[in-house]
Order: sequence, then C-alpha cells, then structure tokens
Amino acid sequence: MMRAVSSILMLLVLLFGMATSTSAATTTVHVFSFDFSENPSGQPIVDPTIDLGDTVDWVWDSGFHSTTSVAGLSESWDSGRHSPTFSFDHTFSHVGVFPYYCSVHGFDNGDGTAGGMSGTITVVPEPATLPLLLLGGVPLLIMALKRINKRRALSI
Ligand SMILES: [Cu+2]
Repeated sequence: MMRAVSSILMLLVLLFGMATSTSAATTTVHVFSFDFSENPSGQPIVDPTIDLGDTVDWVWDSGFHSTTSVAGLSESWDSGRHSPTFSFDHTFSHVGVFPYYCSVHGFDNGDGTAGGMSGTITVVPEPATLPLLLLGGVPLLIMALKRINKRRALSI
C-alpha cells in the first residue's frame, strides 16, 4: 500500500517536473543575401517553428538588410537596416504564423503576407508536451489506483 502510494506520488512529481521544466529557448536565424533561414547561406532554407515565449535571434551574415514584421499582426518588430556584424532579438508572446521581410530587398504585401526577401516565424503553444504527458499519466494513475483497491479487498 505505502509502496503504491509513493510510486503514484513519484509519478505525479515526475509529470509535474517534466511539464514545467520547458524553459524559454533562443533560435538563431541567419540573415544573408537574399534570404532568412535557420541554416547558413548555401544550405536548405528553413523557417523556424518556435514555442510561445521563445526568442528569435537574427544574425547578419552578409549584405545590407532588415528584419521587419508585416503590418497588422499581433507581433511587431523592425531591426532597421544593418550590415554585419549585427544581430537583433525578438521574443514572441503570441501564437501564430508571422511573415516578415527585408525592407531593402522585400516588401509587405499589405494583406498579412510578405514577398521578395522574406520569411515566416511560426509560434506554437508551449509546452506542446503537457497534454501528451497528461494523456499518458492518467491511465497509469488509474492502473495504480485499481491495484491499491485490489490489495485492499484482499487484505479485508
Ligand atoms: Cu535584404
């Protein structure tokens, strides 16, 4: 009985710890002529997907560029135009897909999208693992409780 209770407590502590230990992260996005990507120039272009509360750190590798969000969205930023060496941070506090562009080589289409030298930041709710952990934890909890009840029935 005590062993079952303590193992349930251990499980709860573990689940809680895993659910709350996801901390804010920073993703680097390279800025080069003429694109934005998680990969450096010459490798496949990757637009990042980040967790809510994470930060994107744009790092200028080459050329004269800006990172500028399109108008009318819940996230808004503008680095201004710079050459290397420069970097610019923005922390995302809203979930969604956020298109942005270089004000030198790209443009705001005026409808929430961007063209030319442009990219997107996708922000997903954090932590994505919490519902999965709870889904996994509930059956384990029920199994443990059933086992306790069975032992109790036997000992009477
Ligand atoms: Cu540019």
